[in-house]
Amino acid sequence: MLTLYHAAPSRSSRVITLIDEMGIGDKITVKHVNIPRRDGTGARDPSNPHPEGKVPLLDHDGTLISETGAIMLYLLELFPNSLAPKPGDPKRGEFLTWMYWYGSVMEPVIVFAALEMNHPGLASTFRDHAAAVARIRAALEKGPWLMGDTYTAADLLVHSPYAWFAEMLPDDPLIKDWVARCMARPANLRTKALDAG
Ligand SMILES: N[C@@H](CCC(=O)N[C@@H](CS)C(=O)NCC(=O)O)C(=O)O
Repeated sequence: MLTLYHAAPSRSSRVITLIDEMGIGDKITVKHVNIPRRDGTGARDPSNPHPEGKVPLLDHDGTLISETGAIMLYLLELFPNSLAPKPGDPKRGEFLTWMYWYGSVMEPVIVFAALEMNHPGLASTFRDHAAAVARIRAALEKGPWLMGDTYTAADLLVHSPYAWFAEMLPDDPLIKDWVARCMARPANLRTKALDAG
């Protein structure tokens, strides 16, 4: 049995959108849990088995899978779908690069930029938001999606911080149009409506 622990809206909303995009809503039970919010509302939910009390968390027959990128890859392996190239396809290497780059580089640098944190050690380890934007831009110049003609889970994941923090969205029509196209996808709109209750 597959159970997704979700708090609406949050980083787990991206997994809800992926499940919708993949058409596997009938295979996963969504359990709504509470999380502490930055405005002081909410609290850690004792019914959430995530080791840090966070979301998303996927429970597959008692095995816990955390980290949004890992959960997405896991679901895409269980239910192969056009949202990810198949193992053996060289394009899968490019796909895995985006999925890992998001968690290892993109999310840290966008948080550092939002908090106005600068340190040579951060730059040498992660580069910075401008370098991340340049990398996204270079992919979109070939576009229209990060991996070319096809929308993939990489677009879903990598565009997501710009959907939450519009103030971080670069003033660049190529990137703005891509974010708008990702946000306008019916599955994303359905998640937004569900999250709004
Ligand atoms: N790197 C994790 C981050 C998960 C995360 O920080 N989730 C937030 C929701 S947006 C959370 O659960 N926060 C609750 C808390 O900090 O206790 C992922 O991408 O899954």
